[in-house]
Amino acid sequence: MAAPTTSDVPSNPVEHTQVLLRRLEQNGMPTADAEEAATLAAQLREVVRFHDRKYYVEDAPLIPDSEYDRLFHALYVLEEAHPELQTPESPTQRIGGEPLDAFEKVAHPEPLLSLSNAFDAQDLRDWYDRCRQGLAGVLADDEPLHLSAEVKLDGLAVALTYEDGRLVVAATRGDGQVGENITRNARTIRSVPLRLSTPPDDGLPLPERLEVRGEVFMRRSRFDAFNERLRERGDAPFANPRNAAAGSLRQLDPTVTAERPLSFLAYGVGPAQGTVPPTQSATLDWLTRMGIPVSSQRARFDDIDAVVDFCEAWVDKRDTLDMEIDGIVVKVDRIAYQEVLGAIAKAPRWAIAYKFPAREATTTLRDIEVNVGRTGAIKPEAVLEPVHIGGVTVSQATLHNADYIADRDIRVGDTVVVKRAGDVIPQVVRSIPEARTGEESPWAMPARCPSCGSAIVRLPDEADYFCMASDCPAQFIRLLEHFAGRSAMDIEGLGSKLAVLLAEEGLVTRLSDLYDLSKDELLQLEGFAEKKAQNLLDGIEASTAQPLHRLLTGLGIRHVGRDVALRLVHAFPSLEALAEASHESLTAVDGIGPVTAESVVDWFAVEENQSLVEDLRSLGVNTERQPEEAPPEARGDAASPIAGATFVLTGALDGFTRKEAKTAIEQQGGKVTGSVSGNTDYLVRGQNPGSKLQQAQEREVTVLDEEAFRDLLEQA
Ligand code: JCF
Repeated sequence: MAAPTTSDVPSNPVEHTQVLLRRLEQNGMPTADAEEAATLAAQLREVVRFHDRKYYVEDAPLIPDSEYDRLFHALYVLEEAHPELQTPESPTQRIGGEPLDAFEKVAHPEPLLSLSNAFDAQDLRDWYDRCRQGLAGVLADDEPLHLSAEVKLDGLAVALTYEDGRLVVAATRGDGQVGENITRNARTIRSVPLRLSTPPDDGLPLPERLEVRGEVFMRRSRFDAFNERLRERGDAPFANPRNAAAGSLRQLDPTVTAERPLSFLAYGVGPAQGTVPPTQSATLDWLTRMGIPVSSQRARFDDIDAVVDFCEAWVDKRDTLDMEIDGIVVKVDRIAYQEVLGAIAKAPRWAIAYKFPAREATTTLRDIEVNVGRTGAIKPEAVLEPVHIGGVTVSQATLHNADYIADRDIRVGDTVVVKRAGDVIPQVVRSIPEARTGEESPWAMPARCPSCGSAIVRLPDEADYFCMASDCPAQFIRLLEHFAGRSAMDIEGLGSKLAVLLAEEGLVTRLSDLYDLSKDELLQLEGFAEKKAQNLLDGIEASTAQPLHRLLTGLGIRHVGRDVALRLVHAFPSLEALAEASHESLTAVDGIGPVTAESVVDWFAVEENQSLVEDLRSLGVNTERQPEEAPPEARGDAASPIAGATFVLTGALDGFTRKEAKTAIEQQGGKVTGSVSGNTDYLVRGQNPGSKLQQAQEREVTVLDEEAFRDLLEQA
């Protein structure tokens, strides 16, 4: 196949986008005419690729996501109708294939080296001097040695091999010599181009073969949202973005990887067949021109002083990026000089990693206070002598729970080690007993709630102590915060500070009071003027129309997060109907187990909660299921129990291959994933089921044998 040329790129993609969008608007896209379909598909692919590049490589999108989605969807529909038009590099073809049993090994043609470390300015200068000495034969003393520096991403190194501009293999670093073939997973990462192209006037043609090296990672914002989703569906969150990226990349089922918000940025090239630029900085520019994203946090320098400044400036700026970085990579810019310098053992002599100082510090633990959470859980918190850690001042840190403190013998007055990772809450890691003076005192959980004074109890099998009072002011403040929060009623402007103010001033003592607030009342609050008061009232008013599952989430019923709320709303058309639901009818809902059912029944049994529901309704808050929340049958769609459901297959079926079973499910609008999670609706078990069966049983997932599966397919 010929190398892709740039001649089929529309001469003005921006205009072309508008033409296509208008066409979509007027006559919908798909066409029965095969020739017309082929032309359209090619045009859509180019336009989608163009916008991918604007978004992922240049970080400068030109059209709103909704317009992009329409183009993408049109391409998808067109290719579905004309499968002969699909190409492996089409933007629609990122996800596919069966789960693997294991990854294949790939030997790297040239090893992927690691980097030696520099921990301070002196280490950097020493490295620079060694480079100059090593280059004494080719670089005169008065000639500058150009350096390049870039942020060092804390992700996983991968090597992407392109042949004639098409991605053919993606491999992990492994031990540097041999990695794992993760091609199908890498293809699901939107910032990994499936096809390369250069501008028509580029001095360098696409190489016949090129290995691109870079890091796969998860942006911090995406990581937070992803972890939140995991928590909501009852799965364990990842400790940090790096673990999340590693766990996501090493999935045997590429459909799982596809759901993970991974990103890729290149930092260099490996072996190439074809011409490559003469310097590191020109190489990164060239990668960008081919459509490969590289970090924009990089620069070229004439001397080591400027590099030291660059490195030190980043120590305090590292948290301003939406990604974890753990240092700065400094390289001799000219490739010819790199070749002269060569490598030792596992690291090149021509590069070094300046590592940021650890985000740990020691300080004095002044006191231990306790915080009351929404559920009444009492959490100890460290009050610290303020200390500077990785660019921010820390004066509070979590101590998790009473056992954590006791197990580590952490005492008030101790010198303690405090650690901060990314924008995660700082935590006290350990105490340093050697530094004790004898003035320190062991700590015990108080007997009474600091907010309401009622007794604190420890429940069996819980790490936390609880305040059991139903009218505890601190619990209510947390509930109010949660109710107004992003996953619930999403009331703009009502954050934790205002929640405290509204509760403490007595303006809001039950959730329904929010909908009774007057502007006069708000104007009496500190910091409130006309505009702010009106904005808040508008936000509150707007929240009355929120979908029912958001209200349900906001009520803070134990075990009812967003995912459970959605399931409940699917089954019950109003809050009133849910209030009447029996334990039995609740457990009959897919994904609702006895513990959740009991919690729901208990909550609605409390008289105060009943009157709260009544008051919310009479104050105009929506308590009815809205059309878009309705299950498919209520929307007038064919009543398919499969549509929208997530399946996991285990063991061998008699009448289907795995692929046939998967296709059958997908044709009915269901989804097949590789592992059992809180999102799994059905497990289909064949002969010799694996561990997934037990996982499904533990999670109370509906298990279907082959016959039941057949019945379900027939019903649909
Ligand atoms: O961002 C990184 N983690 C990174 C790793 C950047 C680089 O320029 C690297 C690297 C590992 C090896 N360069 C080499 C040679």
